[in-house]
Amino acid sequence: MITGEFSDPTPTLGVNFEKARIGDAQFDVFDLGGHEVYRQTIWENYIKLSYGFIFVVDSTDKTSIHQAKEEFWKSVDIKESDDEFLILFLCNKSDLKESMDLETMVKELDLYKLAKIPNASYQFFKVSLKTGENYHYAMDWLHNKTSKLIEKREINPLMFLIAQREGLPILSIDRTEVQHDPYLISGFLSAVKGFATEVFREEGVLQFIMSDKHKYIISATEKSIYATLIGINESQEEARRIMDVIKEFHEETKDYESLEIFVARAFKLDMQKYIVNREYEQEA
Ligand SMILES: Nc1nc2c(ncn2[C@@H]2O[C@H](COP(=O)(O)OP(=O)(O)OP(=O)(O)O)[C@@H](O)[C@H]2O)c(=O)[nH]1
Ligand SMILES: [Mg+2]
Repeated sequence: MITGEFSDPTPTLGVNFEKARIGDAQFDVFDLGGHEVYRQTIWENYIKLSYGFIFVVDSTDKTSIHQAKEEFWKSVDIKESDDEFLILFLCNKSDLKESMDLETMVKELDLYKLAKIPNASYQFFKVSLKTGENYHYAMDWLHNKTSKLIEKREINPLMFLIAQREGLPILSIDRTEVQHDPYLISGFLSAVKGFATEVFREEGVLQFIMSDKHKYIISATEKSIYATLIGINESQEEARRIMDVIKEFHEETKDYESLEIFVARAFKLDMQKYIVNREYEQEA
């Protein structure tokens, strides 16, 4: 779908990460393996992270249609409580004669019920990713919708930190330029520590305006504290949403290297411009 060229694919093992350009915008695209083991483990995190999803169904496969329906609605449920999101639904393999028509697919998967999900922008296409039939219509729709969403939601964190419940940092990712601003760093660290000991007796999320240029978002679970510093005009909902996804990921892994990669992808950080510190753990 990214290149517009069909080359006979191999099954996706886990997740493939690609950068894609649609029109003048660049996207991170996650191709999720469709095997049951991936649906049960990784789908939820990536769906939460995204602006939306492209759901590709084999329109010749009558035996799996109920399973497809179940997975589709599970995915919609994950996004339903979130901000506006996109669903591009593709009935693929239209080039084959046993391909079911779009009306049948809409009925079989209850797709008309999407009209009741107010924050979903959706569209269905019958396509052949092999011959390219309707491919450009689907991509044009995607381009149009995503560029509008992205404008509203862009964030560029200056700092991100995971700390222990007592406020001791365990992983930090700081924009290089922040290193020249000791006031910003010490303010951020002492706020995290302060909130750890004073405010966060319970779990919660807090947004704190720090100056006329920045705001930080701090969030706590029973075991950890997550904090990020963003620009004053950037979307705190988006920051909170991403931090929730990171929280869940962190609860599942103790490997700080993969956590760092996950954070970088979640915030779409250009890591050339950031400094990572995860030495704290050893000091502790
Ligand atoms: N005839 C036809 N075959 C297609 C089309 N798109 C994909 N295929 C074939 O369908 C098979 C499965 O395609 P994949 O892209 O691996 O499917 P997938 O859903 O990504 O599968 P996982 O990676 O295992 O989740 C491959 O043999 C493709 O060549 C199409 O539009 N028409
Ligand atoms: Mg695949």
